[in-house]
Amino acid sequence: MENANMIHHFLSADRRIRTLASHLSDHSSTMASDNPTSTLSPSPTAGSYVGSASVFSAIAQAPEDSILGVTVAFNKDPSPVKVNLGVGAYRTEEGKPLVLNVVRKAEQLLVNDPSRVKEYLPITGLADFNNLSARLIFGAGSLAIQENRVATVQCLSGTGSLRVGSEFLARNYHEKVIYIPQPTWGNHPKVFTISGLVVKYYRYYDPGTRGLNFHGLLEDLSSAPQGAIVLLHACAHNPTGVDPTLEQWEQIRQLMRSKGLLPFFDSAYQGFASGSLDADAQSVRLFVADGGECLAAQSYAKNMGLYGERVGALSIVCKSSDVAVRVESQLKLVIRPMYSNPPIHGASIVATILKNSEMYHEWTIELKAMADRIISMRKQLFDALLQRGTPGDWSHIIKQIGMFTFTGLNSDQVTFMAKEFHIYMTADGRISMAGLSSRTIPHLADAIHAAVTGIN
Ligand code: PGU
Repeated sequence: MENANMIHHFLSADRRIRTLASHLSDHSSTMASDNPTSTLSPSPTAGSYVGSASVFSAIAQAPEDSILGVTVAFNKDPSPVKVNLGVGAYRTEEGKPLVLNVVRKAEQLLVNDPSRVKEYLPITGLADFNNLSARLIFGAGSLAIQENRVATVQCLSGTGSLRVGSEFLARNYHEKVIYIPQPTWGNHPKVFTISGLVVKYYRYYDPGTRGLNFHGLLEDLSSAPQGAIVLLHACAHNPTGVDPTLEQWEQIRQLMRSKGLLPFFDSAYQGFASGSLDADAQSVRLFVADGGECLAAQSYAKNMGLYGERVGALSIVCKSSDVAVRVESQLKLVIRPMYSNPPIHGASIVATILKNSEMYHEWTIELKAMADRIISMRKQLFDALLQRGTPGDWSHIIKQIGMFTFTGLNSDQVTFMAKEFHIYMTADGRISMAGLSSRTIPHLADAIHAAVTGIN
């Protein structure tokens, strides 16, 4: 066997040398020629292979993303009055992106620290960041953390955390079906499907009341198979802005635990809904407090304004510390071939802020100011529509929670508003309240009024 291997090795080495020699002689003969490629046999991938179609010519043009594509359309519009209410990204009263003061401070500290290096992080990310992130979502006094039952890995923002969590489940969990709310963030079904899970929907929103379809939700989760995964928006449900009350969360918890359904929380807006980090984590903490297991994907895109830094965390709460150790080992197997290990800068900013009580306090104040500005935009838009006598009940604008208002405008009205008023939103009629300002609200109210009265 040994000998056979050796012979095979020498033969293939010999073949490689002969191939190399023939390439070299080809190359030297073409050096002198006018057309350097004339002696090469035509290859469909060569640029000079004139007249041939691209090897990619059969590829179809993909549609733009339903959310990020709104920004693409917005950028193409030359109008000076255009407003982008598509993407959920915070803007100031002046319509400018905001870098939090406390983030600038943390970055200064990092830049001025000569001991900082740019080495690879471990596969699981920055340890401090992971510990502090788990405390942020589960609470400083969480029993699960004290008992070392939580496996946390740093991931690429909320999306990456969902992606890693769902691939972990597809590989290691017996039930592949995940129930997601109808409607939900447009990327959810794509992330879960590509990870190998099977997506099903549970009723969530009632267009009639513009509120929660609690009955439908309970019914659908009751008929889900034992052990199915259930995606829950921790707070500020996207796109509807409709959250269960705490009493309803408790009922959902009881039902899910009684059926062994596995909760997977998506927490992209902690602190952004109410302005309080603790209040916005109550749903998650309710489930962790019963000692049961769950997953939680955290994003720092919105609450720390770190959108492009791509910083987030996935935590898996387990029943015991030895399970958590094994779960973490499997998470590493998911991450390593995906992106090897996460980036260092964003996680260092977050860790710097979370571990310094003064900076943490400063963050909560800036966060509350963002949440408050959004709430004030709700009130102003509601008043503006009332003032115009726009037909319909618009009270959902002030009742809904978080970054978005699910206006109830239909896709024709959305198209009309982009064409006639240069106001851009997703086709489902969702508007990002964070993209509004006192200056743009009258323009939006005029547009809604015209759409509602003119287009059915
Ligand atoms: N989960 C939910 C519910 C979200 O709304 C978002 C972002 C994410 C996860 C992912 O955010 P990360 O940036 O990966 O942390 N939704 C926004 C931002 C644009 C987008 O679609 O990615 C939105 O406008 O819906």
